Amino acid sequence: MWFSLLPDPDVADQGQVLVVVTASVGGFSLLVILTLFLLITGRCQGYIKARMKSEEKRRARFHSGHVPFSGIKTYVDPDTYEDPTQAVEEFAKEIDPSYICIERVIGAGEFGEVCCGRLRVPGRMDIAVAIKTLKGGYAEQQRRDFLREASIMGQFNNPNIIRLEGVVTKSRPVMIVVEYMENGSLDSFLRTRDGQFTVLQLVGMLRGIAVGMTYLSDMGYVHRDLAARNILVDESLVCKVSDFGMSRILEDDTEAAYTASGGKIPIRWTAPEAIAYGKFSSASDVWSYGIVMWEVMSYGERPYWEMSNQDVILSIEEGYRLPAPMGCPVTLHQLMLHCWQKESSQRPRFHDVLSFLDKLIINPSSLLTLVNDVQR
Ligand code: ACK
Repeated sequence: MWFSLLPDPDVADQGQVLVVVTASVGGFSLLVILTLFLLITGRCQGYIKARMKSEEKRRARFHSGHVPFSGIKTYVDPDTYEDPTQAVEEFAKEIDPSYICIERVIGAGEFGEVCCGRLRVPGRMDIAVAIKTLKGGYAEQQRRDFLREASIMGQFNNPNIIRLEGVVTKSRPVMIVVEYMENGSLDSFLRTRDGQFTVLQLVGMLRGIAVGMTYLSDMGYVHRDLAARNILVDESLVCKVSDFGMSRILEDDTEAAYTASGGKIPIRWTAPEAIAYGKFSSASDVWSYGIVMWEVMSYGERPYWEMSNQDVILSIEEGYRLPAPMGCPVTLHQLMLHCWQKESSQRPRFHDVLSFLDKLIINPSSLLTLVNDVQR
């Protein structure tokens, strides 16, 4: 015989309700926890991705020489203005031509004569200035290219960058007025004073150029034509970076040669990646800085002497580098070699170059070992 014992209906109902309630509360809680978890991890991933993207962008900009450090003004390319006249108005002061007193011609530029004279602004002290003029009969494009330099220079304010006083655009001749540098271009200055400076004086000049270049690279400006001929020297041997107009065009530079891609490049001063595929950056400016170091330590010797441009390109590709000039400290030649690393990311930044030079200046005994002594 089989007996089946039915549970007490009340107790059974209560048990079922309890199971249903527990299951629903548990399920709901699980759902809430799951939703929260998905939300948080999703957000985190989004946040992490966003951080990574912005960091990548920052790095990419830094390596390509754009918008590097916050708090430092960024260079604005005048070519991004629809109307380049607007860029000139924004970055350069218009000077009343009656304030300019031209004294004599000191040279010739691509666009016209370079003169020296005085700027006599009422209520201000007279200052010596160099005046670049645009010769008559110019085309509109030439006027724009000429004034492009002023729109670039007018954005800089650094003791080792040539200072723009202003422009004359509302009357003829069109002029760019900059501070006067008594000793002219660094290359010719050194050639006429062969062996006349101490190593410490030469390193002081190099330090000035490094200060100017650090400033430019911080602003995201790539020079592209850094060479001793484009550095000006004042009466106290302060060196200042100049020649900004040619950073894109390079028509004015007699050293610039046409490449296979049609661009004009000063081969001996230019990094291999910039020659090969136009990759100009602050790192390629560092390569050029190494060449300027060599020019300074050799008192204006021509880099790679009489080698042809093609031979220079091939030799560099094969690993050849300029040897230390006579009387050059080992430490300085090592810095040059560091600037000439094939891999651009392996080169020092201008900040590194500057702090290295500062250490040498603070501890001049580090300049006593010359390459010739080591070789001997
Ligand atoms: O080597 P230099 O005497 O220095 O000859 C060239 C010439 O003009 C043609 O560019 C000189 N030069 C250019 N800018 C200035 C300046 N701001 N102060 C003094 N000389 C300058 C340059």
